[in-house]
Amino acid sequence: MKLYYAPGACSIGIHVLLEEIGKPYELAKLNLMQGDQYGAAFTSVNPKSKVPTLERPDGSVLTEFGAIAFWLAAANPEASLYPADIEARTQATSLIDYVVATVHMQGFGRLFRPGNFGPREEDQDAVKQRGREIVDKAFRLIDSRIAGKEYAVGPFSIADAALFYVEFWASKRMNIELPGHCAAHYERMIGRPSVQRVLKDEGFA
Ligand SMILES: N[C@@H](CCC(=O)N[C@@H](CS)C(=O)NCC(=O)O)C(=O)O
Repeated sequence: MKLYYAPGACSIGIHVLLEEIGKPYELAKLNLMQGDQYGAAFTSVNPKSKVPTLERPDGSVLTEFGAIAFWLAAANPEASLYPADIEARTQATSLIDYVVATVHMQGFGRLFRPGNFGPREEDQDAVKQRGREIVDKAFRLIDSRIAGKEYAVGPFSIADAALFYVEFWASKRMNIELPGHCAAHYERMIGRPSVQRVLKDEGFA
C-alpha cells in the first residue's frame, strides 16, 4: 500500500489513519508548490492531480478523502475506525462530507488559492474574506455538534481524521483560533501516538 501525500496537506488525515491501522505502508511525497502533482510520474497514477491518493495492495488506486477513509476502515475492521452504530456511522459520514466539501473546498480553498475563485487581482481580498467567513461558520457549527463528545461522533473514527486536518490548517497554517470544543478535540488528536508519528514524519515536530 502506498500513500501519495504532501506535507501538511489534507492527506495528513489519511496518513493518521494508516498509522492507526498499524500495518506496513509506503509514503510517496509530492511537492505541490513545485507542481509534482502535474508531472507524468503522478498523473499516470492519479490524473486528478490531487493528494491523498492511495495505491492499494492489488495495485488499484483510490482517490477522494472520504472514499479512501471509508475503504481503509472497511478493509481493517480490527482497527475500529468506523462506528458500528448506524447513527454514529451516519454522523461520521456527514461530518466527513462537510469537512471536505465545505470547510476545505469552499472555505480553505478560498484562503489558500483565491485565484481559483476569481482571477482578478482586485477581487482576491474579498474572496479570502468570504473563505474566512465560511471557515468560521463551519467551525462554530462543528463545535456545537461535537460538544460533550470525546471524539467527533463518540469513539475515535475516520471522522476525526477529517476534522483533524482542517483543525491543523486553522492552527498551524492560518493562525485561526478554534472554538473551545474543536480546540479540545485538536489537542486530543495531537495527544494520539499515531498523530505524533505523522507530525514527525511530515516535518512538523
Ligand atoms: N476532493 C479531494 C480534494 C483533494 C485536494 O484538494 N487535495 C489538495 C491538497 S490538500 C491537492 O492535492 N491540491 C493540488 C492541486 O490542486 O494542485 C479529496 O477529497 O481528496
